[in-house]
Amino acid sequence: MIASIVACMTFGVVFTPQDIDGIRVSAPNPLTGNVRKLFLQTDLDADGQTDLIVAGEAIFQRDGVYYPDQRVRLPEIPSPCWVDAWNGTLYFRTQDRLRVFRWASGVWQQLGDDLLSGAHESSSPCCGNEKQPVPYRYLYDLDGDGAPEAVFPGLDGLYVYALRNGRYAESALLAVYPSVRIDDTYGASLWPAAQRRLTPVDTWMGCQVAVEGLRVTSIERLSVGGGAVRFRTNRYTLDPAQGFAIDPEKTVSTESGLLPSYVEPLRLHSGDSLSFAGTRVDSLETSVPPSSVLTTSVSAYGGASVQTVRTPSFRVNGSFVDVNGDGRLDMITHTTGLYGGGVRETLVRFLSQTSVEHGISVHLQNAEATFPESPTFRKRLAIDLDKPPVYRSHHALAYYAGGLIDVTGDFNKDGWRDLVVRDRPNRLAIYLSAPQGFGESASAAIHIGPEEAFHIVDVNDDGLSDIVISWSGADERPHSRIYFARRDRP
Ligand SMILES: [Ca+2]
Ligand SMILES: [Ca+2]
Ligand SMILES: [Ca+2]
Ligand SMILES: [Ca+2]
Repeated sequence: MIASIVACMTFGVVFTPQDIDGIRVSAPNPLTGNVRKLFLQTDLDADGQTDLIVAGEAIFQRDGVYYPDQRVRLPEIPSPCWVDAWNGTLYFRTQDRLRVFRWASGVWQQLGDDLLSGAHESSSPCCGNEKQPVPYRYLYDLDGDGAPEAVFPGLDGLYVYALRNGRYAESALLAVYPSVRIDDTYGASLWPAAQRRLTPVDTWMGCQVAVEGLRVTSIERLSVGGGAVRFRTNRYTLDPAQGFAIDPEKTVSTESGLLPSYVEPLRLHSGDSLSFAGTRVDSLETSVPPSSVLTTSVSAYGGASVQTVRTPSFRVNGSFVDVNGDGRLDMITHTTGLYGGGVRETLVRFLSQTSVEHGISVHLQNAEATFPESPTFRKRLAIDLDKPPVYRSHHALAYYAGGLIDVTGDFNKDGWRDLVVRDRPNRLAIYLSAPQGFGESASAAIHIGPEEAFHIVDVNDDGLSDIVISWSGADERPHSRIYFARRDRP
């Protein structure tokens, strides 16, 4: 505990901006706040510095910087194509082939070109209109021998291709999907007789699949009516001696208890089989001006009991984040000052006040996988909405959409997640965190244009989160500026 305090007091943070087009990320996961990288990181030239693969190009890092003249085109591969990276080697999956390339002596050298039998049955490379290889993760080292296997979702299961005698070949088809069900969403009319008609019967299936080493988990959501759901989980174990086929003796199926319909499966800590968590926003339409209540719910131990916190707020991305870096996700709740007080006070605030008080509460998860009822620590912020709420400014709308606050980054790599707040339309304020909570005052501030968006991701893979600011240029192409974090002694 003391070591953490010292670390946080010793290291501040500074940010160095660099324009790197092509750095794109997905929208944040509402539950965890995490974004998915839509680019790849690998050390192509084995100089110990992480290089980047963006659409169509590789960007080499030199002395900690990604210079524009250190970009090279990727090998010419017919599109559509998915590219993934493994230990400095690039793998290009087209409709029916897997091609492997390495950067050597300043040129791309082809190491392999294998036909993927049966691959036409697996899903086609996405984004068919993309002319460039699309960065996408499909390589997994299932048996941990250092050589990756390629895993693609198909119509009837996961297709596994493994290296055999130096070539990639079909190894297993994993039937891990639940069976299809008849879609009864559109019932047919029996009466009056004139409206009777034959309707085509649709079938559907939906599930989440996770691949972790030799373990594959599929989770199916079952609606049981009355706003409740159940989750059925199947855990499969792959047998490397049988070409990664499923070992039927080791399959384990479980079903959760009844849960609120807004929860999703989530791993609360490393030893956790599966927990469930979610948020729901209830708008109080009758109140003047309108307000809402945020319900944050979590259920550990396979959905046995549900713990719920209600606060006056809207949804903010990242309700479950490991704030203190102990491997257990912590619960974050929000309270907006927009709704407090009586009707008259609220109305005056709504019509004339440009600043709003926003509260963030962190409930650290304890060893029993529950959360203290009172927050472990809180942080109060003043957010400048630009204009009174009644005008619904661009910045105010971003506030209601939960887009001004992010607690997923660790900018000084001390294990504690730090807070980023867009507290003015043109400013990001960064508060470092420590056992006593988020810092009293901002450790750094970054300029952001009114039409620009920000996301938190570690772009150069050095363990310190970076800030990606993205915008559409006059040419309507996406552009990005990265603020690389670096530890600094204050
Ligand atoms: Ca490199
Ligand atoms: Ca934690
Ligand atoms: Ca930190
Ligand atoms: Ca970084």
